[in-house]
Amino acid sequence: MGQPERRAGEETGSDADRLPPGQRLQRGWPVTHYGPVPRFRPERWEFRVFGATADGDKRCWTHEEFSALPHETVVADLHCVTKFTMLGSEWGGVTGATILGLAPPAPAATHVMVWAEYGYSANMRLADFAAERTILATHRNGELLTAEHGFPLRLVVPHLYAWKGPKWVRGVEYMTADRRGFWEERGYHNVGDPWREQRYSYQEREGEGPDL
Ligand SMILES: Nc1nc2c(c(=O)[nH]1)N[C@H]1C(S)=C(S)[C@@H](COP(=O)(O)O)O[C@H]1N2
Ligand SMILES: [Mo]
Repeated sequence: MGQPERRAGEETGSDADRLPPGQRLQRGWPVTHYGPVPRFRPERWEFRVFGATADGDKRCWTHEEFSALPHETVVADLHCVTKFTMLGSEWGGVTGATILGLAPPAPAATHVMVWAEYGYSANMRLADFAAERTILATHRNGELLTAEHGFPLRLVVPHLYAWKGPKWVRGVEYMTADRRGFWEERGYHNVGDPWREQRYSYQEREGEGPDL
């Protein structure tokens, strides 16, 4: 029998196999973010898709409307660039693919910026947002997210470092060129693949990010 091939972010195998290089296992769920925890005001909350949409229009969902979108679950690990990894959470919510289906991007769109409260943002390739297990999560392990973990909505992109998953998400901007988000402007890698240990922007190679 041949040696099984290990693919980035694969959710099978032993715990050690699921740990990207330089990461250590974390039991429990630490809280990690920059700045204060925003207060959720349901009547003012909306989720917006804007930028390079197929029809040029913005799309907007109230909290009630967003809550009625198709709910799915994915099992995925969380890899923080500060080196802790939390394995095997079940995230529930609306997949990136669902959003892309409901609000299609223009053919020229190549990247997205995911926007959160207080202007936090994270950029990624459109393909990262469209990936099978990318999910705008409302729940973890069947329970509603708590405020400090991103309630009412956070992004989980299992195959990228967790800073690429904004908590308190409010919208997605479709972009026809790459642009750096909050941490990507502040020394973190533009792509952020934990399996390639793409932690810092000085590691970026030609084509991996816009000029700094
Ligand atoms: N809005 C916002 N989202 C954020 C962050 C942040 O500073 N602000 N930090 C990111 C980082 S670096 C990590 S590791 C995860 C941590 O998620 P947790 O606090 O639920 O463990 O949230 C990410 N999402
Ligand atoms: Mo992080």
